[in-house]
Amino acid sequence: MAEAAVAKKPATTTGEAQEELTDGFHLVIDALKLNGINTIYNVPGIPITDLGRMAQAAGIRVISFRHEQNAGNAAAIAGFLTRKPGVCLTVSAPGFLNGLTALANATTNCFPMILISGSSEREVVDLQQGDYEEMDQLAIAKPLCKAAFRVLHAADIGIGIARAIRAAVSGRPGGVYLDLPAKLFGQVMNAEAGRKSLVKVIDAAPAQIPAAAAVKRALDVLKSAKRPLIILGKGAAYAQADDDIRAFVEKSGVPFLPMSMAKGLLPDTHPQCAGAARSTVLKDSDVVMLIGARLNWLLSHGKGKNWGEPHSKKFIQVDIEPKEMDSNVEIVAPVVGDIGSCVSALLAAMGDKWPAAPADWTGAVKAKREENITKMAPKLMKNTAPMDYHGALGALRTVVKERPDAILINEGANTLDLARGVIDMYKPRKRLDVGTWGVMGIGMGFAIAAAIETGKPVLAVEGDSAFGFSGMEVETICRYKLPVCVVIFNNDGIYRGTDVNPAGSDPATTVFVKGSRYDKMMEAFGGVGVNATTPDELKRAVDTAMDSGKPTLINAVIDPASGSESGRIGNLNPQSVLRKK
Ligand SMILES: Cc1ncc(C[n+]2csc(CCOP(=O)(O)OP(=O)(O)O)c2C)c(N)n1
Ligand SMILES: [Mg+2]
Repeated sequence: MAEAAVAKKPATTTGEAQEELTDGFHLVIDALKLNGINTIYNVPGIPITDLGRMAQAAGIRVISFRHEQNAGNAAAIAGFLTRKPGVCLTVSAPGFLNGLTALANATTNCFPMILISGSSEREVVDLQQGDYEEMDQLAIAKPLCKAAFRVLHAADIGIGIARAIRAAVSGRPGGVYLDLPAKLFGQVMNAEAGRKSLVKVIDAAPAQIPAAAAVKRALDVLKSAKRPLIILGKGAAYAQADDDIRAFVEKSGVPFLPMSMAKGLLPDTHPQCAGAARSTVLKDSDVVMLIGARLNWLLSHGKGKNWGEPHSKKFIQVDIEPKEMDSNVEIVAPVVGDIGSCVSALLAAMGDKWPAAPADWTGAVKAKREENITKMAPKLMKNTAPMDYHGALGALRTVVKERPDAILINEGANTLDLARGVIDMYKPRKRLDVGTWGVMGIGMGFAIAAAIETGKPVLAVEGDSAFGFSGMEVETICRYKLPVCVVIFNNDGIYRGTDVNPAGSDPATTVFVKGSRYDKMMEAFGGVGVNATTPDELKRAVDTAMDSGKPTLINAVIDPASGSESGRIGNLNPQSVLRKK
């Protein structure tokens, strides 16, 4: 158990033994340390400034950000990478709300995270008498996260933190809110009683073993397939069951399609990878096995023309959440359990005589994939100025190939969709991106946490708009001297930099200042800034940054005309029937 910090209370009357005391501040820190939480992502202020200071003094790494949303995103992705809840610490009302976006996003993406916010006086808040930063934070957080708790007494801190940890990581992981009122921190109690009140969470995410009958049913369906497909989602990446997942996919011989954050679970260059034949496999498959992937909008809900409707596909789904089954289409073989336990059970039940996947199908997928890769190749070699997306991404693809351990962060529209297709990943959990919501603003928070949690070099490939949502954190990157290289695909705007406002003098809604030099922002904080106008220059600059580990920002000048509206999802835009084209 961690050594609880204590204070000696002076004797009140002569001869009385000194009582060892602790307080709310120390109990929170001791409870976190006892549970192996060694990093806090933080923005200081009343009432948690001293908590951050004291946590740092007690050996917890406290990383202070410029905005809570970025600290929250950092905590969320730390949770994804480590399977321990990432902790974000904020002040009350506005700080809490800033962190809440990240908490909701973490919950949607099934990342385990705890948002700890200080809050104002309960009595004043509940009577709505206008306290400093008054807000009923617990009530507001509840619908946006997996669980929400408030601790009113120092003696309950241990239990409160234990509940938060369990809620975040057990079952389907998600975001948890923990409300700590200002008064709690100064509450004093006997140190020994305080120590005893702490809880070390045992087996925080217990294995959930699938039923043998469910495993057999799934394998029977898979075996009956003529054109089987396996789809790996980020739940499979989270599971850290990398060897078993690879063994299962390889033993099955079935083509696999990785969702974007599952890329690298098996290398994108693996002979069974169907990433470059995505539309073919979705359309033509007859049995689809989902492993830690949901049939949400990212997979067109499992129906419609992308799936070759009318079809009679059969779906097998492996997921920890029973309610996920039949959420969009019928699941003929649900396998409910944690991904690690499920995949190892599937692997064991396959036995030694598992038949090879039908050769006409695997051959057809391979042919399509090679055709598409060949079509793409010349686009990736264009060395022009200004660059187009493919030319710039061709350079970055080589950088990642040469550094498979580096972590790639990616957000934007064209910058995201094209990078996802072009940049091959080779190892698990190396690609972190906008996830289920397609949210902008994860960039610098994810980059910082990825560097802190893994110690590996980080390459953040950012649209110029996407970067703007968290751009101030380049100061944080410089302050902590993190090995982060940010590449901004600067096309002067959102989707394209060429829009014109037909009605007046204001700029069009999607364009930014032309010819901006984002590299100068990095120089302002002592980092390295580079302006790159060709793929060769870009490659050289990224190589230098990745080798040196110095905080670097490269302004990659992209032709403003080369993107398309909303990247690959322009079809989701509603259309006005009245608007004249
Ligand atoms: C929080 C949030 N706000 C707004 C959006 C809408 N949106 C989607 S992509 C995008 C920016 C795209 O521009 P950029 O990052 O420059 O990428 P590009 O297509 O130009 O390469 C925006 C604002 C969003 N996804 N998330
Ligand atoms: Mg842009």
